[in-house]
Amino acid sequence: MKRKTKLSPKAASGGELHQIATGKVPILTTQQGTPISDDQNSLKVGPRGPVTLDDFHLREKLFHFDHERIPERVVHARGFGAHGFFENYESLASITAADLFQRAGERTPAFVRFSTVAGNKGSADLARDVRGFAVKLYTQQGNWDIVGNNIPVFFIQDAMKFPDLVHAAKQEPDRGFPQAQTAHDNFWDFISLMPESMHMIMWAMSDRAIPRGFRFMEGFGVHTYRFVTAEGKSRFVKFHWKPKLGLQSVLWNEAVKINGADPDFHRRDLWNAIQSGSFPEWELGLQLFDEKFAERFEFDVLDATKLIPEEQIPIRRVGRLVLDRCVDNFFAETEQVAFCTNNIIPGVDFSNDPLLQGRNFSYLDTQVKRLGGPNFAKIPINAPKCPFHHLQQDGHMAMVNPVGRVNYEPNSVAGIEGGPRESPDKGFRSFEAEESGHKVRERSASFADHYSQARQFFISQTPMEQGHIADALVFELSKVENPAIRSRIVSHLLNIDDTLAGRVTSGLGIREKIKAAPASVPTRTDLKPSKALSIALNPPKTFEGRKVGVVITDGVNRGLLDNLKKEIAALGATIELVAPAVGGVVSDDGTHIPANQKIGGAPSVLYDAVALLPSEAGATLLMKNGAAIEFILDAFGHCKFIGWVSAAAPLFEKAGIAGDLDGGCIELASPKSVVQFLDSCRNVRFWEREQNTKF
Ligand code: HDE
Repeated sequence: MKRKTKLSPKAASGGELHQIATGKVPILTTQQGTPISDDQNSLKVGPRGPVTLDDFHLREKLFHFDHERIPERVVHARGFGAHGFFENYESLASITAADLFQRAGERTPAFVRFSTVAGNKGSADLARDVRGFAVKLYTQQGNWDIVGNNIPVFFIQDAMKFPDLVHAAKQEPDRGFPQAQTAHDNFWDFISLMPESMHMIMWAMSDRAIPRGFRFMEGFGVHTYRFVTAEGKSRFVKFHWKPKLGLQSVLWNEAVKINGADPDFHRRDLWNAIQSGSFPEWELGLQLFDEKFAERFEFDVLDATKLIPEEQIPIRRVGRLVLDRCVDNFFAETEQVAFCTNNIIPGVDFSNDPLLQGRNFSYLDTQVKRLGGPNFAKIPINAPKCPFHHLQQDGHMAMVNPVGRVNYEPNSVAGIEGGPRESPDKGFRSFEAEESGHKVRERSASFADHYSQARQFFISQTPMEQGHIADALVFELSKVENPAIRSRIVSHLLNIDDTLAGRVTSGLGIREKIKAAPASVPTRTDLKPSKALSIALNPPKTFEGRKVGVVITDGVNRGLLDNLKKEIAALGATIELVAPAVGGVVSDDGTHIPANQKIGGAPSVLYDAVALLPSEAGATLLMKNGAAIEFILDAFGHCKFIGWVSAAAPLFEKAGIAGDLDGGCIELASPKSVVQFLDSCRNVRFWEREQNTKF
């Protein structure tokens, strides 16, 4: 067959399209740089004949494609990352020698990856799950990774149990399901036999596990670490990330629906926020304490199933983390980023938390497996941004090798030719903690109280939040087939709170009398509620960063819509117009208004608040549109603020809620009422409605 060198950009002989490099468009090449003439057809003996073996372009293209995937992370497989910086508020030289904290106003480049834990890479964002909150700080003295979660405690106390926890949480091994769900027998069977997990279970069943987005959740380093000064003095420290937009979660019924409507809800939210210049921000908070506090604190600071209430050790805010740049390439950055808890810098050190020490051992292994060899630190996203010099060499994908003759140390070659040398002054030095003891496989008795902080968390929640915890437990345990497992969980709940245990017992329809599980240490009832543990008690200060879905039809009141748009923009919130067709509508003054979404393609679960601005004729048409009615019914059921115009009244009628409209449903009759509507939206939800609208 004749070589097609001058093909038209349209169709060639087989009808296939060819796009030709002209002007400044670069010429397509192989990996070796050989220019390609035809990227549509393999090399054949005649147009209908066999493919020839010398088609190196086809061979290279398929070979590369066949190797495009690397093993997904065994946990935290589904994640989303972004670049940014950490800005230090003031010098912390008196508490740590860590270089990034020495100078006020200094910015350190950062990369953050958020994730779910149990689901595979393609699972939906709104699974009920813990969220990973992993921060890589490219400091001038090396990369420091704070690999944390959005929950300040963990399920287990010793790294020995991590493989069991993860096996139990992920898909069951024989059937390969359920995906991204802890609502199954294996998980709850394991948990029911691990009383140490009860505190974490309270968090995981709370609204913290279904956040509105990454921008609306806290992050925690979880373990106790050490800060060490240049003089070698040390204090313990716990790390907190506090979101500027405040805390917000969705309802479980919403989460289930969001997963269908937009499985990428969280990553899309972060991407859109950054791309629109509304940069997500967190403050870094420190809880600093000394050995004396550690000794008198009710629990062991080395136990990762415990937290220190903010009322006992207040949080000192020392800087801010801003995410201001999306990745250029998801695979190169988000997928290949390798977090390791053992990446630390001078001025920071580990504590003896056995979970943390297990992690320090584990993360390197996982990177070698995922990234294919010992040179993963040379991949740009993982490489330090400060100078680095070492004598490690070769291995798979060796990209940056030492130059010169000397690749060993000590050597007798003078000056820089001799290569890098140690620095007793500037190099990392571990805190000189005094350690002694017998070598034993034993858990400290100071780890034995499994219920007191679970109870403290529960009593720190508002009644609405307590209800959500009870509902979540009932939902999850209702998916458990073995009744003995359900009962065993209730036996633990009896050690936490009787009313909670009672609600779960009746929600599950358990008839037998269940006795409280034997507890190694009786539950303390003297721990006071901590306001910081509740989401509802820490509402956002503004409506900034939220999204309003506005339903419009032909004949929409243009003046009202423009006013609404202006006020929403003034709050730093965003608006999406939802219309019968994405092409848009013609407003009452005859202008064409394009829509962002089609009704049915954008259910109200995707929005923080909604407004209904149909014309009378438009409302008549929407009455026959099931998706429009569902939009309203869900917004109402999920306790959202609803702004509406009188023409929308028949739609409430059709949805069967006309008689139930409450203070959260605000008629947009005047510019003043638009302001009033948006002012109410700041409360995020009209929770009073919930008791009448339970799903
Ligand atoms: Fe992890 N964890 N983990 N973990 N973890 C991983 O490393 C592990 C633990 C956390 O966005 C893996 O690169 C062990 C606690 C986050 O890339 C793996 C133990 C906390 C991420 C691993 C723990 C975390 C990981 C899988 C018990 C909260 C995602 C892929 C000793 C403080 C990082 C990878 C990212 C990832 C092991 C416990 C948080 C297998 C052995 C506690 C946020 O190495």
